[in-house]
Amino acid sequence: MLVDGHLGQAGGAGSAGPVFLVPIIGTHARSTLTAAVASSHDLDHRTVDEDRMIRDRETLNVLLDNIARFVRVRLIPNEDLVAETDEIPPDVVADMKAMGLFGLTIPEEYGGLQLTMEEEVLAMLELGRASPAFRSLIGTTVGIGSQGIVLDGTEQQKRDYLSRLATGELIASFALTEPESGSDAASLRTTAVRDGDCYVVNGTKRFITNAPQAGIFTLMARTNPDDRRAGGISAFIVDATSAGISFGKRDRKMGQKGAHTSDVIFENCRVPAANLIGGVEGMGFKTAMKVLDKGRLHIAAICVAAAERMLADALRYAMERKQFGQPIAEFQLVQAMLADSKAEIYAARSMVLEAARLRDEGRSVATEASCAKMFASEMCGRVADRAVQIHGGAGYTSDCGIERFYRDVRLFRIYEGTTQIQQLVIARNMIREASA
Ligand code: COS
Repeated sequence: MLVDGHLGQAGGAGSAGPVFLVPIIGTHARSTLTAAVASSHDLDHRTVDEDRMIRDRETLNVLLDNIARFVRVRLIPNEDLVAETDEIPPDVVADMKAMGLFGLTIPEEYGGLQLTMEEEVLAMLELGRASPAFRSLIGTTVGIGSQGIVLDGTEQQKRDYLSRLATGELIASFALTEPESGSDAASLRTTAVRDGDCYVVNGTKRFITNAPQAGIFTLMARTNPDDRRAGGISAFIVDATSAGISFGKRDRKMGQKGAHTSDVIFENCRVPAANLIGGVEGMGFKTAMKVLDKGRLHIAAICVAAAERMLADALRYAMERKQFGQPIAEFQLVQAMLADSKAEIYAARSMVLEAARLRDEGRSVATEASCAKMFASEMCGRVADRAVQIHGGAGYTSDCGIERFYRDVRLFRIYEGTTQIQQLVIARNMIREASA
């Protein structure tokens, strides 16, 4: 089953009937989705351009409507519970899997939806309206945990892993950061030493999102001890159940309860040489950077969505809350906060969509992805601050979800590259281009 009957009513008012009681995953995910839309409108089944995924607007809208409804009906009502228990209820996770959310970016031949970057951004603009913890659970599988295999993996590696990632059977996690290597990712110390048909991995990875749930890690480790920078790094797919892997305690974080991070410790962990991503040593850093370019657009979209949610909540509060005999939304100083937030969200939304389209055109978007991630995450922080301010005393209490969002979104300016790293990437690329 997908989700409850209510959720199955895709298409909203005027829809011809339930069209989404089929999972949007499986070997023929794209045609299933298209057929569902076509039948809902009593149309003949249309064929969708195979190379461009669900580029017809109507089919895409059904997917987006379905995610929006899932957010409204299943995720937002569970936000408080997740924050209290630090766990996403298993039935919600099961629904996410059944909906195909773990397979959004996995190629269709492996059972995913193979969304383009623009489509992924649009999907995240819906999903990101709920507490970030929900997105975080699927985010590493849809994003940084799987994309190393999608972008640079061998055919065999894709066959071995992608189908199980698309269904959510395996959660993928991205293991780059270490105790002594964060922003300076190329200085990582974890080693992978070739021994027969295996690599022996030793080292510690830190703050690894979804480590406790992971089925596989995309691991960056140094295969060439003589090259202390990027060229000495290789990427591996590591089965999380491998002997020699242990986990630290879950990190106690400022926010994002329900999203779990921990250390992952590798002690003489043997990884088959066949799991070297792309089958070539020394390419792991570039794989990680390409994955992060994509991940930064994904996070930028999530920032926009979270900001839209907070602004909607703040606007509703401002229109209800009365002081001096009138709704506080009538006061110009409150209006200034609403208007600034609206304009900044609009700017960030435009940036992330534009950058996503450029990537879909095959352009290198390292600069644009960093611009979008930097602006959108900083914008999100400003909107969170104003949303608390508009809520006044109520905004500071834990009963009001805005305080939780304020803490949750703080992470956006840190992970997948801090604001300062985005500045560095942008400026370095500017200088490089100007010198070329
Ligand atoms: N796509 C493809 N290749 C890239 C790339 C990209 N976006 N960015 C860099 N590379 C390549 C470079 O072209 C270079 O290749 P050559 O040696 O063949 O020229 C190589 O990777 C090394 O790049 P560079 O010299 O720029 O690496 P630096 O160590 O100087 O710095 C930064 C790279 C700081 C940008 C990188 O370490 C970074 O992004 N750090 C933040 C890490 C991060 O986001 N962590 C969060 C973890 S996930 S929550």
